[in-house]
Amino acid sequence: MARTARPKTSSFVVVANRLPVDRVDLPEGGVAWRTSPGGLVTALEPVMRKNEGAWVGWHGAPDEELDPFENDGLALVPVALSTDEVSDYYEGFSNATLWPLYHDVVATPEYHREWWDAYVKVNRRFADAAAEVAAKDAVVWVQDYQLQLVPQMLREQRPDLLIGFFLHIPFPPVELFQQLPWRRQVLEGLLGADLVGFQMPGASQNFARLIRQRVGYTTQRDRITKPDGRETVARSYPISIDSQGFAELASNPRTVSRAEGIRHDLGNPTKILLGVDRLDYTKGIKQRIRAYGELVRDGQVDPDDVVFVQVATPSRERVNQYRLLRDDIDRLVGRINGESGRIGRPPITYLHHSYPRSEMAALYRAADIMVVTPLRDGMNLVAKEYVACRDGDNGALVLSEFAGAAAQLKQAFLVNPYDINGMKDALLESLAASPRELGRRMKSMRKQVFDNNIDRWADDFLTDLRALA
Ligand code: GDG
Repeated sequence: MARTARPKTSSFVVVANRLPVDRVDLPEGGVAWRTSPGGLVTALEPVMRKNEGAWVGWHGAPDEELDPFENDGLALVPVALSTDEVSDYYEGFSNATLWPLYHDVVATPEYHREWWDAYVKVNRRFADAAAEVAAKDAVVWVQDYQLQLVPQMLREQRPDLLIGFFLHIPFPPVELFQQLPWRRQVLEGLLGADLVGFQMPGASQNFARLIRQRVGYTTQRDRITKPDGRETVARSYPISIDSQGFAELASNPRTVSRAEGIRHDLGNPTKILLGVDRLDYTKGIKQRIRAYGELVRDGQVDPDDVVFVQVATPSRERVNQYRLLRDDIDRLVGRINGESGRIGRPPITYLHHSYPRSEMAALYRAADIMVVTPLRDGMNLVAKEYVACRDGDNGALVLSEFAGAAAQLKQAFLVNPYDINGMKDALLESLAASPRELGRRMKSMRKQVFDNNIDRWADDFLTDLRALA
């Protein structure tokens, strides 16, 4: 189906790889769209409604052109991707080049010229769609690593716009970024924005240093001056969650009773350890399971008392590194359960599914210790969601130093996920901690998460962006 309708213009436009909706095939035939309940949508919804905002993004199915449409009062502008583009721009350049490169090369990035070509072409399509839908002097907020060329492409067409960009993943150290054959083009792409936001202050410093070294522009603190006299400001805006929304969900009587059900189904252990991640090699799932497995094997932890639940949501299943990881984890879990389990009592309950948000809240509520051990992570929202759900000020968070969240949740049991012995010690320490100590730690983490919710994040970014007009 060819696109015919031109979208009506908006004074606030979000541009992201995906639209915030999933298609649902109705039993009686026909289709509907369901809003995917991510934090970003929750945060931007009020801003979108107030400004008659539009969201530009891919709708998730290849080889299909859709007209702009409205769903639940939000204007959605679909961008089409062909099967080859999904493979080269999305699975290839975004997820097998940039993703590992930006996460400290924890997997080896692949550099292919045809992937880059597809990245340029698709970024241009997103920029064109945004240029078409943005009203005069509109605010356009571009999201994440898949779209780093969009700010500059948009700026060339629409000098009137106020353009913001936010990177959800880490920005790599200068030494690693240099590997990228198209490093200069990516930096120039980002410089099209008036405000470039990162999760961590270190990332914005890396960016400014690269701009000096590779592009040759002068920088003064967080301001970069470009030859046309315009400035780009680079700052950190640590993202958060809809804290209140999670707290309400967690205290709902249905969630409370479901959490009790989960504990019962696990055989009423003394302690439940929980991991929740997209199945991704950056998340340190293998390392944490190995640490727990050794504690069980060496008799330091009794698997009848202390069980581990790992939810690994299916992710990027067509990318090779992700297939290999899935096999590795299957094997590791199988070995530990095979060696240390009894009938009906596996030490590790491993779930390779995705769940509704209410089930996630029940799991957070049931878990005595949340184990979040990424090798590198822009922020990690799971850590914050767990904290938001602990209304009794109980529970413990074991958290990697290499997650952006560690800079805010300082009262967690912090670990280096590469250090298996260190992780075992932290697990034992959290298992042995007194309720008083856990309460003290949790109280202060909860204050952090409730004082700095997702609304505040969006508001801080947009206020700074508007001040640059
Ligand atoms: C990127 C950056 C940064 C997971 N499984 C299910 C489910 N989830 C939800 C969690 C959480 C989200 O997905 C995952 O967010 P994370 O922050 O942990 O990680 P990434 O997906 O890698 O996100 C990251 C983030 O962007 C935001 O800027 O923090 O560093 O990598 O909200 O709850 N939700 C449901 N079912 C599942 O099975 N409903």
